[in-house]
This record gives sequence, C-alpha cells and structure tokens, in this order.
Amino acid sequence: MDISGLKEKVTSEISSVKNIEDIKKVKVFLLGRKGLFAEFLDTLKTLDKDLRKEAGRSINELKVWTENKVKEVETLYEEQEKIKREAASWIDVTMPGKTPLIGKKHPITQTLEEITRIFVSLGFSVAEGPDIEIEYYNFEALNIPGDHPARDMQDTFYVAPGTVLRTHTSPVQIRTMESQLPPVKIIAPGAVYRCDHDISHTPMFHQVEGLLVDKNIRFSDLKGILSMFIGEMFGKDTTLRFRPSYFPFTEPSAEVDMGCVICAGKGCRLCKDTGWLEILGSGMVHPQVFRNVGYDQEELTGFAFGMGVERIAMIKFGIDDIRQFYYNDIRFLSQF
Ligand code: 2NL
Repeated sequence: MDISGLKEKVTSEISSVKNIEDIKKVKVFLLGRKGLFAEFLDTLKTLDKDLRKEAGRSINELKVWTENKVKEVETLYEEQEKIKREAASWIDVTMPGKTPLIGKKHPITQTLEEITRIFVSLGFSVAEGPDIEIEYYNFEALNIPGDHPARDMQDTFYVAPGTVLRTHTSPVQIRTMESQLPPVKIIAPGAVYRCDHDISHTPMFHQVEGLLVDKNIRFSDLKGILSMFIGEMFGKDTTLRFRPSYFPFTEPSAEVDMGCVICAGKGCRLCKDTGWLEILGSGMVHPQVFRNVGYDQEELTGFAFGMGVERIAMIKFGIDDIRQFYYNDIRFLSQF
C-alpha cells in the first residue's frame, strides 16, 4: 500500500464510524502502538535514506491530520454521550413529592382507649394482670365450677397443668380484691383467649371488665354507670334495655342491649330483626366471689360488667366479620 492508499483507508475508516465505540476502535486500529501508521512507518526502514526522509514527512503529515480528525470525531460522540447521560438522569424538581404513609392506631386499640377514657372520667382506675393465669383465678375464684362447660379443653387454652390463657379479664379483678381493701372501683382492659375461630370469634380478642365494690352499691348504680357509658360511646339518644341473664359470678345478672344503630329498632340483618344489639353482660357480684377473696359479704355489695372490645368496635365501625381486625390488611386498617 502506498501513501495515497493509506490516506484512502484512513478516510474510509473514519467515515464508517457511527458511535463512540467505533471511534475508539478506529483510533487503536490507525494510531495504536501496533496500528496502521506504526506498521507503515516500520516499512520505511527498508527504503534508502533520501526516499525515507521524503516518505516519512508525508506519512507524519497524514498522521497528524488523522490524529486531529480522530480527536474531532471522538469529541463529537463524547458530547452526544454526555447529552444522553444527562437526559437519562434528568430530575423534574417540580414533581409533587411522595407522601409518606403515616401509621395509625389499630381500630381495636382506638376502641379500647375510648372505653377506658370514658370509665376513667367516671372515676374508675385501670388494673392489669397476666395473660397466662392460674386456673384458680380464672375459674374457681369466680365461682365457675369444675364441670362448667367454659372450663372444657375445647374452649380454654391449657398451657400447663393448672395454668391457662385467661378466658376473661375477671382474674385481674380477683387479684385486685385479694391485694387491696374496699372500696374498689376498677376496669380491667386487655387481651383474652378462647379456643374458637369463625366469623364472630378470634382465638385472641379483647375485653374490658369493670368492678365497683363498696357499702350500699345497688343495681341502680350499675344501670346509671352503664347508661352514662353507652351514652358517651354511642350518643346520648341511644336506648338501653336490661334483660335477665345468668353468670356464675353475679346474682342477679343482666345482659345489656342497645337499640340497633342500623335500623333504630325496626329490625334488620345486624340485629337479626330484634331491633336490639347485645353489647355487654353485667350483674351484682355473687357473695361467693366476695368470700373467695376474703371480703365481708354481709357488709359489701358491688356490681361488675364485661364487654367484648371487638364487638363494640364492629358495631361502632359497621364491620360484620371480626377476623377483618386481624388480617393486617393495610387497606382495611387505614380506613379508621
Ligand atoms: C360478658 C359478661 C361479665 C363480669 C363479667 C365479674 C368479675 C368479678 C366478679 C363478678 Cl371479679 N363479675 N365480671 C360480670 C358479669 C358479666 O361479662 O358478656 N362479657 C363479655
């Protein structure tokens, strides 16, 4: 190949370049240590002196021209690359920000706190106790006999002989009466456990129980306190009814119903066409319970009540499946 052949080769190589990678390859191919120019200059050795000088100058001229041309094309493609990179990393500073999700209290916690707030405003103190309970505190102390269906393995989680997961928060009240003198005016909120799981039962749920013990406490005191509570919780116009019932730990006992929040007494699916919703159980403390804790049952009377927090929350928020509270589905929980 002569010089004009070399020039043609250089021109065609450079004009075939289409991108940054091509020009880098062409640069090595032409100007690299083992490139076309190096090879060409090497062949000069075989020429004699005068010819060599002449040819050397021409090749070097062409080499400088090539270097400039390569540089020029390289710069062009580097600029293009830079523009592409910047376009890809462009940030629209006027775009609205992503609002972070803010956590909320679980609807059951909200309901539990609301119930607690109301009873505290009525002068009750909050008492707490263990979730794992001695069978005696959960049953015998409350006058629940050994053959009572509630004590069945089917309903109660037995964790060890003589040890259960509490099935209600009543043991908290037994422990309080054992350790302090009357008067007692407490509520016992907390988790309780029963071996049951369907549309209206979860194995863990929450209760608030209340206990007021003093001289001269009457059933009318119970009615007064519960009327105040329900008026605060569901509105002053809520109607109430006390219906005779039975619990081993109270005598007499009454179940408390409120007028249906959906149909206002006309009858619907929620109240099963009765117009009433059962919301809590209550009664006057059984004298045997006082004897069990060493209280003088001649001198003292008291009332007690218990309610399921999930049930209250379901009525308040209009939810028909208790299990919804425990799926931890953020779409459900974020509504409250
Ligand atoms: C219900 C019924 C009730 C009690 C709980 C109680 C506690 C003591 C003594 C006497 Cl220490 N009674 N608690 C009384 C009546 C009813 O709960 O249906 N709960 C969801």
